[in-house]
Amino acid sequence: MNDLLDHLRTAVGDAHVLTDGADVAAYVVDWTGVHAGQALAVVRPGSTSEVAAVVTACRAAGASVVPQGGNTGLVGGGVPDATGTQVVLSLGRMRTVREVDPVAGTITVDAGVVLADVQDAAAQAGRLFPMSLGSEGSCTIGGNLATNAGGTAVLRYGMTRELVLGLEVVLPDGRIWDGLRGLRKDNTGYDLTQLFVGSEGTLGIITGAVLRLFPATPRHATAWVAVADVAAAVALLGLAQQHAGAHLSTFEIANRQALELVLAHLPGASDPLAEPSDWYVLVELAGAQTDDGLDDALEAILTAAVEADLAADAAIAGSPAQRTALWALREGISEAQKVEGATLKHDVTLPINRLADWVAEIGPKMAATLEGVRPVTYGHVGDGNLHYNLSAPVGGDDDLRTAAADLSTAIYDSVAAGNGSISAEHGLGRTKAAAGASYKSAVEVDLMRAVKRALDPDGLMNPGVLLPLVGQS
Ligand code: FAD
Ligand code: 2HG
Ligand code: ZN
Repeated sequence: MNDLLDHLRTAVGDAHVLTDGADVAAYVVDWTGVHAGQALAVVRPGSTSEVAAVVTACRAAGASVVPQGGNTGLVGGGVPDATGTQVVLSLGRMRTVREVDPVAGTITVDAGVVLADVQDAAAQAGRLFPMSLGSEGSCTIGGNLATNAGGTAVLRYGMTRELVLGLEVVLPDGRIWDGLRGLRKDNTGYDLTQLFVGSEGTLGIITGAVLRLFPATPRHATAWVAVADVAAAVALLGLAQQHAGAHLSTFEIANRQALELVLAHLPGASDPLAEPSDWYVLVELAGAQTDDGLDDALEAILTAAVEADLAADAAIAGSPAQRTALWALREGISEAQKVEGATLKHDVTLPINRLADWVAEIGPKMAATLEGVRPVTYGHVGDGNLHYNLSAPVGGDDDLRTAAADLSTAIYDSVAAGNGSISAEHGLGRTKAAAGASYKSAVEVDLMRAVKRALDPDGLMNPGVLLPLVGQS
């Protein structure tokens, strides 16, 4: 392995091959703290050709490669296993915005560019890059593409795969595929770009991307609405679609438990409504400078909601600062739940018309499995996607860990029975690789393994992530 380290140093320079414990520490533990591995080295190439040289050296030595962007993933896919034999390939030095073309509506970036920097570059050109995640200050475009990230703008603009036109990828054999085309129309065979989206670092390393830009939406109308239950939230979604049409950009849900954690742990957070409610919806309309009707449309939605007995109360943002404060209540939930203690995450989707019944049915099952367990339920209800995250009973972190397998199995079984998905937007990573395969048909798993073998016959790209290792499913 010393030979490999020498080759890596030759490829990227001594300063960019990290082996010292303190230097590698931040790269081997994930955001949740649940996945903590060890790395032979962390390598930080500065260009696509350096990435190719690193992959070639690793392949020659039979070392597996774990690509890493901002390390904000929630399923342990970007950190190494416990063997200490894997090389973490960080894209953290590849942060160049290569080109912005406002007329074509494209931006071309290195994979290591942080999502917020892509949003800023688009804004400077008078355009919008709509993807929005709570982690946008740290996560990278490469990670977003590799996980097919979702977020709070999917309702209007779609998942990451709908925002990408072309990719540049270093393949497992070290060759570079230059698919950096910004064409809206290109029917010339298999869609290789889409093959790499959502592949979680198992088919190659994304080094560059051409992304879609949209007209800017500088005007917003935003409200935090108290609703009785998930059924009322879904009915409110129908009203919002009817009144706001294409201007509806966000429709997020949170239960009272989620809000209480934010109020307890987020400095400066305050409840915008006088009375507590079991559930809340954050609704936002967004439009161009010339769209004057957003406030009226929001007002019409809320009036209709009160008349239909769907909403008890609402706080409307009257200034950009108030809008930011309402968004902080939603975006602060992950962090607040982490501060609270042990958490068991479930990122599920169901057909929207089944969500309310599912939530009503699963709660009692959770309580029967672990007394006092606290569902912190929130997410992108407009997309049918809930984060059904469980916090431990007060003082019972170990009890949650002991009951984790039973709780997750009950959730996944009921999601599968309802034609849903056990990973809506975070991917499978290490956490859910085995579960992902177990809820798919043998044909589907076979096809996925065939794709993996075709591109990565030696199985060196992020093994054990997305698909379980053979013999471990
Ligand atoms: P990493 O965590 O570094 O890696 C994630 C996966 O992608 C790993 O499998 C890794 O190997 C692979 N990978 C990374 N870069 C590359 C590359 N260049 N080429 C090939 N493979 C690569 N996710 C959502 O979908 N929606 C949300 O709303 C959302 N909100 C979040 C809020 C918080 C507070 C946090 C902590 C996370 C949130 N996430 C969300 C999860 C996470 O931010 C996303 O999955 C994001 O896309 C990961 O990007 P990253 O650069 O941090 O990737
Ligand atoms: C969100 O929607 C993210 O806030 C994070 O997807 C969810 O932390 C989580 O489980
Ligand atoms: Zn989410």
